[in-house]
Amino acid sequence: MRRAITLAAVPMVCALTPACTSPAPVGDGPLRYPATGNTRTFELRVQDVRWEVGPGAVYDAWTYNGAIPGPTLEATAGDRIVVTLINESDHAASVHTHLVEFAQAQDGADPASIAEPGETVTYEWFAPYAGTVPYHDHADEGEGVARGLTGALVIHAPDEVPANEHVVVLSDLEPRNFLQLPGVADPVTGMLGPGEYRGPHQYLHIMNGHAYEDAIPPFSGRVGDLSRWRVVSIGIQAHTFHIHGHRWVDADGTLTDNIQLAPGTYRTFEFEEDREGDWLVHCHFPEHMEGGMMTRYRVTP
Ligand SMILES: [Cu+2]
Repeated sequence: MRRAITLAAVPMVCALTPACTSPAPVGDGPLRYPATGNTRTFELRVQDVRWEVGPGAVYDAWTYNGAIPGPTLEATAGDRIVVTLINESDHAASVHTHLVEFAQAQDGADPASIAEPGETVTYEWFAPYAGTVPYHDHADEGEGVARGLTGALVIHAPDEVPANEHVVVLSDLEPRNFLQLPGVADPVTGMLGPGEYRGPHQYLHIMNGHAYEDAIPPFSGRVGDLSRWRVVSIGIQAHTFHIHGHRWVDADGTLTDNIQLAPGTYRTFEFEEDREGDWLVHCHFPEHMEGGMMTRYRVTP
């Protein structure tokens, strides 16, 4: 069966295309899908909430729809996307995203695209390319992202093979924004600082809104799955994304089990699931693992 053309597969697509000895023009390149004629509509409400990152660790969060990350927005390449942002908070907020097409006045940074408290802004995007990208606040230089205004936009290829899909949002939370950050001892080292969560860290490093194995929802799969991972990094620091016991061919053709993601970058990859186990999934920066970015991938027969 033919695999979906995703952004992760660019070099492989290129290798099959004679014109690819020089970069293909993006506007009419092989990755662009024609318009479907369909419109996907989403409503995002900017809400400030007390967000429990882990047991007792409560963040003074700014959110889309009450959660970190915000809802995963899904569309098919070729769709038009309409996002209505309703700002119910007491600070300015916006939505900016990547790879979709929009007018500059709607990019989430232009003043016309920023919702002041009580305002509603409607964004219209066209999504000709398949892939997975972050969406996030751009009303200021970075406070919105640090507070939690982040999420993933998944653009499925129309000819995509169905898979067990995992969406992963990597980000970082500032200790100064915690309403509660109790002293919880690291179960292995016993390390604990006064009022700190499992030891002193510059940031708490989170996956899908939570920190540490006891709070991050584990991923799950079954042997025989096509396991597809959609990973976006939208925090303050760079991370790696490492899955124990597995391997895949990355976008540059390299066989790997650990990829690097700077803030604002993203990757989609997939593999045939062949390893039963309760596998660790983590960022490979030791301080980031110790600071929360670690969970499990549970594969059953
Ligand atoms: Cu990291």
